[in-house]
Formats: sequence, C-alpha cells, structure tokens
Amino acid sequence: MNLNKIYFVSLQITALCLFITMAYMSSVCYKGSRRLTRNYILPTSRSCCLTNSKKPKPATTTDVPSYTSRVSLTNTSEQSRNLKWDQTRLMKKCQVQPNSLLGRFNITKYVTAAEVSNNQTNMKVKYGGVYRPSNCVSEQTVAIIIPYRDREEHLNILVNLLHNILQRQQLQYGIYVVEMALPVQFNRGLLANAGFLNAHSIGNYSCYIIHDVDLIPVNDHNIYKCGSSPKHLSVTNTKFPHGLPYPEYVGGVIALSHEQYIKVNGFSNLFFGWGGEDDDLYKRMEASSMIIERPPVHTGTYIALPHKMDSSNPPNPYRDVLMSQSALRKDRDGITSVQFSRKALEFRTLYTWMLIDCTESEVIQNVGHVKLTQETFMQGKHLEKQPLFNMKRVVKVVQRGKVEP
Ligand code: UDH
Ligand code: MN
Repeated sequence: MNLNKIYFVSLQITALCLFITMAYMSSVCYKGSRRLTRNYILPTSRSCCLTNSKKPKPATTTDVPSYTSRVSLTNTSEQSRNLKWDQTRLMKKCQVQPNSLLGRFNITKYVTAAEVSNNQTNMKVKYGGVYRPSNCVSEQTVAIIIPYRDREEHLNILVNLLHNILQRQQLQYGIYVVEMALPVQFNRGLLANAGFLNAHSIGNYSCYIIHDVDLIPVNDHNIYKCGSSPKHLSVTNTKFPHGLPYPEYVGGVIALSHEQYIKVNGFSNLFFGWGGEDDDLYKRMEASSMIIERPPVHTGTYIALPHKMDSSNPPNPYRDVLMSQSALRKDRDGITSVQFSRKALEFRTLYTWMLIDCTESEVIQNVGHVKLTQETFMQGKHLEKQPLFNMKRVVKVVQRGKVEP
C-alpha cells in the first residue's frame, strides 16, 4: 500500500468518527430537551450540549420568555398543555390586599336581574359562577356556599356584588347556591354540609365560606379567604349596627378551610327550622379548641336586606336542647352522617345551583338520634345513648372527592 492510499483511508476514518460524534451529540440534545419539557426551562441547543451532565436549572419567572418562544416552534397539543401548566406555575402570586380595592363603598341602588346578566364584570365569570384571575395565581381557592330557598331578589343582589368584590380581591372562586326542595322544613346546617361536599367534589376548594343570602358586604377590605382559624366575616350588619349581638355569635358569613370544616365535622344536620345551627357550630369549634378570627368592626360590615320570617322556616323549639349536646354529638352528626339526595345540578351564568332533598326522619335516624317532639322530649329519649357513626369512612370519602350519597 503506498503512502497516498494510507493517507486517504485515514482521512476517511477521521471524517466518519467526526460524523458519528456529531450525530450522537445532537441526539443527546434532543433527548435532554424532551426530558426537561415539563418542569424546567428549556435550554438552547448549544447550552444543552454544554451543560447536559449538570443538574437542570429550576424555572424562575424571568426565564419564562425563552421557554415560551422555544415551545411555539413545535406546537403539539401536549406541549401547549404543558405551557399552560407551567405559565400558571410561574405566574406571580396575587396580592393579599390588591390596589384595586375600594374599602368601604356605598350602594346607591340595587341591581335588577336584567342588569345582573348584562354586567361587564360578570362577563369574565365562567358558567357555574367560577372565576380565576388571569394575571396572577390566587393563594386559595374559595367556594362561596349560599343556603337558599325562595329569596330570588336577595340572591341577585348578593351574587352580582360578590362577583365584583371577589374579583377586586383577586381570588379564584366559585359560587354555589344550595336550595332545599319543598316541603321539608328549611335546614341551613344540612344545606351547608351538602354544599361543602358537592363543591369539594366539583372544585376541590381549599376554603369554604357559608354565606347568608341577605347579607350584602359593603367593605372590600373584608377579604374572603380562610385563615389559620375559622374566620367570622359578618361582625356587624344593619340589624346589629354596633357589633356582635353576643360574643359567641358566628351566624351570617363564616369562612372555614377544608381542614377546619372536616375537623368540626361541619354543621349539625338536626336543626330543622329557624335558629340554633350557628350557635351549635360555635360549640363544635370550641370543642375542637379553635379560636374565632374576625375582621375589625368597620371592615366586617354588611347590609341586612329586610325580610319576614319564612313560613317554611319556623323557629325550632328544641334548638336549646340540641345545642346543650353539641360537643357530645359532634363526631356523629355532621358531614359524616348527612343524608340527602341531590335532585338537580345546573351550571348557571353566575353560579352553580343545586337542589337538595331530604327526609327529616332519615336525617335524624342516620345521626342515630331520636326526633324531638313534645313526647320524646318529656320522656328524655334524646338523652339515651345513641350509636356512634364511623367517622373514618366519611373523611376518606371527602378526601377522595366523591359525594355520598
Ligand atoms: N334562608 C333562605 N330561605 C328561607 C330561610 C332561610 O334562603 O326560607 C337562608 C338564607 O340564606 C338566609 C339564611 O338562610 O339568609 C338565614 O335565615 P334567615 O335570614 O331567615 O335568618 P335571620 O336570622 O332571620 O336573618 C330572622 C327572622 C327574621 C324576622 C325578622 C323580623 N323583623
Ligand atoms: Mn336574614
């Protein structure tokens, strides 16, 4: 073999090696960027090759543009889903007290149903009354639960105003109107429990605010979020202008986190008719060693829309007796034992509406209680030992996000 031939063959071998090396390196880059797609910023192809052996750099807000432009080159649906996911993750947190808040405001005129549906602010609300800020991530997800029957005018006014306030507060939220089917007597506690279980199943919210339909907030510094303790938001209203009617009062509007709601086992289901379920809730919270947070009086202030006593919600004559056993009954009377059927569910323009039906005797039986009548009360039947309910089973159901029944 002459020298020229040897030189030519070795040149060919060198070129082949170079080609294999380049092909290998570009494949590493490709695999590397695929692997990084979901959790990290995509590096440029050069830096990928240079830094591939190093740990990938965690994403930061300032890194977003490079990530965005890279993905737009190959716009598969999976990548655009990842993009959305990452954009949400990388967006800044919403402010605790956003600049858009007005503080105390005056309501000169209440809206009509027609005005409510035309309102521009509400255009941003999705069907079912859910909203999420577009430019920041809300720290909590909030379900507003409104126990309801036959107060349409109040409902329009409240829902319209709540959307405005909650959007100014930069919250991610959903509004749930929980209506009780006739002819059973109204039961605010049972409706709150049914609303909690359904809203949890639909939106897995972190905070639940039980809200009377006739209380209209007039100060948006009253932030609709949960705290480390249950938060009673309606400190004063036009019916009680000077503050709480009594220190233990937690009626009207109260915010409980998912954990707090489970810890107190929600509301009692036994308060059919008017009164007592809120004082019973206070006793449950006290029995769970919780303290109640409240905003200052001038912040936690509401207009109480006037109404008469409802015919399907007469005062409950046994409310004091039931309340005297609150702490004893707490673990077997609440979300662990609530008995209802959801007759309808509609995602309406400004709220999710559901119709809840129940039978008083079944509700009471499921708690393992006796129905309090003049006769059973005189016989002291309600004081007899009642069977205990299996709390663990229902907590599991709540955690799995299923609604039972
Ligand atoms: N609720 C309804 N429909 C009813 C009953 C109650 O929607 O038929 C809901 C509603 O969310 C209401 C809440 O349950 O805000 C509390 O009930 P309520 O407003 O009847 O309770 P409140 O303590 O009424 O305000 C007291 C009786 C009013 C008599 C007033 C006389 N001046
Ligand atoms: Mn009222």
